[in-house]
Amino acid sequence: MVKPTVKFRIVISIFSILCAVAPAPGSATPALKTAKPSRYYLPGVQASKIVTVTRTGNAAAEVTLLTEAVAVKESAPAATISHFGEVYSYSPSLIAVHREEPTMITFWNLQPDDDHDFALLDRKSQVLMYVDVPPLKKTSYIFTFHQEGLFDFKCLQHQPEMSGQIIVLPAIARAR
Ligand SMILES: [Cu+2]
Repeated sequence: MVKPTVKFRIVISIFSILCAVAPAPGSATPALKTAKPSRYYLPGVQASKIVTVTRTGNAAAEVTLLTEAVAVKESAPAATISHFGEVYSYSPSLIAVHREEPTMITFWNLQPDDDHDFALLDRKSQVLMYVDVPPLKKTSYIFTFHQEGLFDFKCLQHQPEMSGQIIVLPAIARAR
């Protein structure tokens, strides 16, 4: 016969596992969730055929991407927080760039106590790159897209609301 203490431990373990996988209040439908990579990385060899990303270099265009607190526990009604959890957004949520034009995107994390991240996805929702957007910091990367089209980006810590898209327009014809 199983001792009650062992049984109790098993119940606690199962409860812990259920709590760990249970979605937060108001979180995304699991089917749309992108798995969070275990580490940060820039595009690898394959992903670099779609977009090249560097920390430094010359940029022909610049965009500032803000992390906005839409509803946070410090200022939002308690009912809002209990229903949706804390809500953040990226602003702007649509960024237009030209193919082959190095574009610096500088992330401003405006929150003093909230970490954010940035995952850029390809059309099959594979993560091309995944970087940290730390609190009260400006973090810059230079993006050069080599394919036109629409690319989703997400903060994987605040889904589904903290998301946006980069639209890659045709390359600009340069005068010789
Ligand atoms: Cu976030």
